[in-house]
Amino acid sequence: MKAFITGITGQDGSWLAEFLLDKGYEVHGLVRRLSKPNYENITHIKNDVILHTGDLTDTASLSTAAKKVKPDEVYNLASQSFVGASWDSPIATTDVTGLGALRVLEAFIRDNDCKFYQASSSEMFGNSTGIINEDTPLRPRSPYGCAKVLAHNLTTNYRESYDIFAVSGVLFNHESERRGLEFVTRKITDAVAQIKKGKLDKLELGNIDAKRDWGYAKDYVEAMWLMLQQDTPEDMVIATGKTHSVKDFCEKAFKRVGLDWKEYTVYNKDEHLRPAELDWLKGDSTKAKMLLNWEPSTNFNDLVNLMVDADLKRWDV
Ligand code: F7E
Repeated sequence: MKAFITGITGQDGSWLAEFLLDKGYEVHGLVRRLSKPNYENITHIKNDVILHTGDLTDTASLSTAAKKVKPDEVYNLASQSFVGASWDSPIATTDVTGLGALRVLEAFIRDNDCKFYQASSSEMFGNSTGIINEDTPLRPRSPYGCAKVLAHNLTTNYRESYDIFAVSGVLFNHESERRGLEFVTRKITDAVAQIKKGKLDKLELGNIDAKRDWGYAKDYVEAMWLMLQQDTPEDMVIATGKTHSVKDFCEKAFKRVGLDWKEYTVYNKDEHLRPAELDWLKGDSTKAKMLLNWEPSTNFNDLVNLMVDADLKRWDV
């Protein structure tokens, strides 16, 4: 089996590539040409995967890769994924995160016998007050969320129009030691490690009352693969069903190294508050449990601890 992953150098792409290599897949990935390549997450598997230079904004590069590889499965994980930055660059975000999925569908899927996975997001639901499942209305509150809705709807539309196997996995926040430093969990664990090692004095945060359903990314890539192994294409919510605040995460992370978070954390409203925020998110992945027999294996405590431990090791120089 051959798989093609957009976003292979990102957190999810690297975990998925590893997972598929273990299953015996030939793994291909799309990488952008950067003056300083960002291979940190895939250094250990770089010789085992086949990389193709291209961009989700460049249809020609996608068509070339599609013709060359002829994959059995395509996982569209690439995006401008930082919600906060989507207000600064709404058009670029829509181009990559929204239209990018359409370009992948056109280049790889429409006329081919190839399964397609679209990385949809809990950001599509907006400010929900109840537990979210596949039937919850989409009311995005960020340009990023709007772009994800576009990609999500196009995936459904192509499935219904062209009778193809195309699904969206609606993933709630998922983190790991490979998470980018701009996301709040990794920002916290990296700062905790630096503070513990005497390399940093303070951690600056925005809305610490925001609540998220945080799972472990390594668990979530298995759900992506399982969704493509079903007989019929079905969209599914992937979440833990538990919610915690940024404050909870912070408290636990500092506790891991024996420090009190209140002594080291400062509030920076100007830098980190978003024009529209999601206060509370909790997902219901009963459908994934029933159809895929999928359940998260890592709880909130273990997630915080493993991320702090990995950052302590990184700063152990
Ligand atoms: O923010 C609050 C912030 O940037 C989480 C992406 O993977 O998950 C992720 O999106 C919360 C927000 O993730 C800081 O305001 C407070 O309420 O880690 P985040 P996100 O926006 O939930 C979804 C499912 C995706 O699809 C996205 O691609 O934390 N917060 N203080 C902060 N957030 C950041 N980044 N930095 C702070 O200093």
